[in-house]
Amino acid sequence: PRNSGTGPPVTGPPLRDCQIPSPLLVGPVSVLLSSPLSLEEIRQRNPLVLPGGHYHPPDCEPRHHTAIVVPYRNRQTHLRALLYHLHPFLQRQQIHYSIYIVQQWGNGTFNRAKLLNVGVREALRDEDWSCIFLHDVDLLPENDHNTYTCHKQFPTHLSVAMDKFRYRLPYPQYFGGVSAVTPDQYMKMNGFPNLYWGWGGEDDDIAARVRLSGMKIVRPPVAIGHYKMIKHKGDRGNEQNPRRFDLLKRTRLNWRSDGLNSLAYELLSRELEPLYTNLTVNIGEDP
Ligand code: UD2
Ligand code: MN
Repeated sequence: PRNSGTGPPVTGPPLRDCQIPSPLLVGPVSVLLSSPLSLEEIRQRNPLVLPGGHYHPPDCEPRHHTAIVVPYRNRQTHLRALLYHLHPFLQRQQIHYSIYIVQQWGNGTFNRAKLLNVGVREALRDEDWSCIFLHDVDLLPENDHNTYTCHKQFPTHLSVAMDKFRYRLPYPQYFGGVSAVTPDQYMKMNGFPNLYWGWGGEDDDIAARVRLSGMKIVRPPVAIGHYKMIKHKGDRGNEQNPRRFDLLKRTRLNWRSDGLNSLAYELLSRELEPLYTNLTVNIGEDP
């Protein structure tokens, strides 16, 4: 048994709801960082973050429950910069959250959208998240008024103004970088495609799914959705996908049969690291 059976159960007084907007917000923040700190130093700066990268505001009841899912392979310095900035950012927003790093195992061609599918499914095994963020490892939010919460009805695209695109949306249907869905929205669009191996196209496929499943994309104001992308070269194993244009022509035919309902993978490990939950996954190879 968990309790000895003597004495009253130990519970504190009920917490009051967290205020909206959070009184801790500061607005624009500088994310410049020449050399990111070590994981140990980041952990020391975030003493309230629990193993697995889990956080619950200590003195109010949060209204939002957000899982951050990051597709990942071999980007150590980017990961440290992301954790360094994102943990304090989310804590200022008084959100209940966890960070999931979904690591593709092996040297096969990278598949961002399939890793995102895995992350959503595994995160929802842990908790009833009300919102799931799909987050590139190299993007740092520059304004904490850009809240990491979901719109009730429609998928959200957050990274609307990036330094890499001179702080403008590159094209109206653009959905890359950082986006968010509720579990309902995710199911309605049958998740994300599993068939995009290598760089490109998968974000446009996801945007098309939003539309094809009868939804639309919502966005924060450009002044708030500011991000810096850490400069990088293309990764080995994530070369441009030459099939992406052909695949995109078939989204309308494929989206109901390829996605959440056809997802197959092997979870190799699940570790509660001090600042994040690490999922290592065998997603197979480009056939
Ligand atoms: C753009 C989009 C991105 C995605 C990609 C095409 C922006 C800001 N982002 O990013 O969302 O649509 O084009 O696939 O426009 N990754 C690794 N290891 C690798 C390769 C990729 O961790 O070896 C992850 C990582 O989280 C990275 C993301 O995949 O941020 C996207 O890859 P990228 O950063 O190389 O592509 P990029 O910057 O052109
Ligand atoms: Mn990038």
